[in-house]
Amino acid sequence: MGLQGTTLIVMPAFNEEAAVGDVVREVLREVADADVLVVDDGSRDRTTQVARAAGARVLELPFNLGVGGAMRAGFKFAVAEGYTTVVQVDSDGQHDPAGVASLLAALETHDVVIGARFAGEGDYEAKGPRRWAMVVLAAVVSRIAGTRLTDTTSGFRATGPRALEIFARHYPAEYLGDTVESLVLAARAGCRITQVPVSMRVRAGGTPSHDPVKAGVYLGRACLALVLALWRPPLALADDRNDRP
Ligand SMILES: Nc1nc2c(ncn2[C@@H]2O[C@H](COP(=O)(O)OP(=O)(O)O)[C@@H](O)[C@H]2O)c(=O)[nH]1
Ligand SMILES: [Mg+2]
Repeated sequence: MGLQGTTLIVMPAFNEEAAVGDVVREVLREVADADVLVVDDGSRDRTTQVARAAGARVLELPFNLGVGGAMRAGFKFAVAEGYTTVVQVDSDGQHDPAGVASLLAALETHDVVIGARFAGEGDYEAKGPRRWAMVVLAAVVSRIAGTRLTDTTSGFRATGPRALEIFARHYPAEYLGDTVESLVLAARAGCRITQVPVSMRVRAGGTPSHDPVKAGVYLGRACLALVLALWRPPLALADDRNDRP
């Protein structure tokens, strides 16, 4: 396959020493030919050392930027090192690396591929406000993207060369921007977006960064992120190369 050998798996990580080692090893085993970059986002534990020992390259951020900022650093790293494809995989083991192959296959005809939970695979479920937010966001982003997307907040995604260009410079760093707003950004720049079904697993260790109380605030913030995304002028694909320092 044309895309192999140039693929970088980027794993955002914050205090994931308990899980990241096994996840890196599993990804390297499952996705032959890909390199793994763990972006250690100011962890206070041994995430960096554990990830390195497992065979990952590691980018250590001096302080916590959040998932979006860490991913932008990962995209920049990928471009600088000549990778043409990036796949984002969580460091906690929730994303099954077996799904990476179908994400990469769909990249042959698309610029961004989302690994969608609830799309038939596995039995992952969200409830209450979090679920409603996902449904509303999916409907709005589907309209913008011109295709039916059911899981806009999934962090399991693949990015091809066209979208990589954009994400390396403009990947949203604000809360939730890395999920919903990045799709709006890509869609409005003319990227073709699609989804493939994936199953979700339970965390392999450590603690999730979200708590149930925060879930109630999720809907409002996500919708605000969407409004802000729509407010911004669309990005041109080719001509905006020098518009930011
Ligand atoms: N770079 C970075 N990664 C984070 C941060 N918070 C969580 N993550 C990572 O993002 C992924 C998903 O986080 P998680 O807490 O499991 O969220 P959930 O799966 O949506 O409940 C994991 O790989 C985390 O290590 C952060 O502040 N910065
Ligand atoms: Mg998780």
